[in-house]
Amino acid sequence: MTSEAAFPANFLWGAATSAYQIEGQPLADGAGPSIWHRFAHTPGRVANGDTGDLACDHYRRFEEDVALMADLGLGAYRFSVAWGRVLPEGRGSVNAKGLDFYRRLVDALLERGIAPMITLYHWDLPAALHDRGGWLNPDSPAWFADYAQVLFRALDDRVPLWVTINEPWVVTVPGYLDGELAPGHRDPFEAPRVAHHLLLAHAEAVAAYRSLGGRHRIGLAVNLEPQHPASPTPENQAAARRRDAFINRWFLDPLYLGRYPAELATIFGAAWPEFADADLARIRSTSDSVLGGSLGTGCATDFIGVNYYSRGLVRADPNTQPLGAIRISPENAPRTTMGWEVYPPGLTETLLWIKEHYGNPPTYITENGAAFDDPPPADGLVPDPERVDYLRAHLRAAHAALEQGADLRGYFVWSLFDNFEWAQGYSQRFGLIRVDPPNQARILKASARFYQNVIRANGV
Ligand code: GBH
Repeated sequence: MTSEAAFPANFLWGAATSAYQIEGQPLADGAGPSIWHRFAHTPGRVANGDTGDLACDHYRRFEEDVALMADLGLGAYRFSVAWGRVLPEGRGSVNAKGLDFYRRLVDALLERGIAPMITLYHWDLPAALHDRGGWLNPDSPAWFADYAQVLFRALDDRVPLWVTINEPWVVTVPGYLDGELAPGHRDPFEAPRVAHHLLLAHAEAVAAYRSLGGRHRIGLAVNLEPQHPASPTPENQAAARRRDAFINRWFLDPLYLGRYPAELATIFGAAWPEFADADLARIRSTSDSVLGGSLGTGCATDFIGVNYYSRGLVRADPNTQPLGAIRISPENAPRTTMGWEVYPPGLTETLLWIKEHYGNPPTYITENGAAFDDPPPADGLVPDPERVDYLRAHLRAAHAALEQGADLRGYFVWSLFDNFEWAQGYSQRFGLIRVDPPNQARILKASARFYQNVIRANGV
């Protein structure tokens, strides 16, 4: 089968999910509650009062779900581990039943020839750790590394790809600055410290992986979105540059360049602390091998995971503090039900920007996808032509970056299932497969068939 955009022979085709969004049964078998369990059970925090109590019931249906993945032809499956299933208190003794769930999931995937990519932290911090200060506690990087070691020891012989933290920016900004996601804090003095501890947590987990003799690859997943001025006024251009530092460079500059973007100190003013040089050296050391091993530390971040959804069209706005900038929704542009513009060229731009700015590290698109108002199934299939168009256009955009030399190794659709979309609950559908909690029937969408063909053809 010929195709317009052929991908490299060993390109990895996957789909992604996260624990709290699909598993359900968050307290089963001795698991400790997470900040998301608490947040979702706090009235007014999540649309329609939705919670992850049942979600896609994946905790009980994982075997059926792995069979669906195999039918789609997935080469890889990205999922996250719920920290509190493995360590109910966040630290201390391991809950064997919780760990065993992930062991059985990994084995089921391997039996079907599907490579597991495990994300260690996708936002569901154990509540017990939050009660000790959570990511504000300077001990939090060590807590995370200890938890990571439990997983490395149990599963590294079978897991080729590890992601430490999913989207530290989202943990930091919606979690601690805007208060829209758990734990729902709104404090400009907290956010920079949380971000710093997340970077150190990544660094400590990578270092632990190396010292345990980790045999595979470990990376960090970041949400990236090119920031374009809404009009070419100097104010809007400056606002777009601030927003670029704030969203795109906050985590990657320290990791690859050893310093925070200077803009952040200006944006946060008195709330921006002085960070120790030793911390920044520690964070940077984890990008060592990518930079050619010149630092000689031997604890390298092997790849960057890019979560791409849209771009930011930016207008200066002095009323929006501390950034002084807002994202506007362009009129007449196609948008998803999240309100995000459909902007495929931004994916090419993002991948080439990583190549230019950070030395072309190995990269995976760890999330890309879209929410739409899908119609009900017709003849057993959900017709979702907008999602098919979205995926096709973004795959071509990814291919364009490959042709221009980006070191792109794989692509994961967000998401395998319609699932618990955080503060929006079940009102937003991102899946290749329809699920309507509480009804647990899995119904394929046309986009699932489309993706199956992409995988079969190794191109689009
Ligand atoms: C991902 O995050 C998550 O990893 C995943 O769990 C989630 O289900 C999925 O996306 C869909 O939401 O202009 O200030 O509004 C989303 C990352 C970061 C994308 C913020 C949109 C908008 C920034 N998001 N971004 S703003």
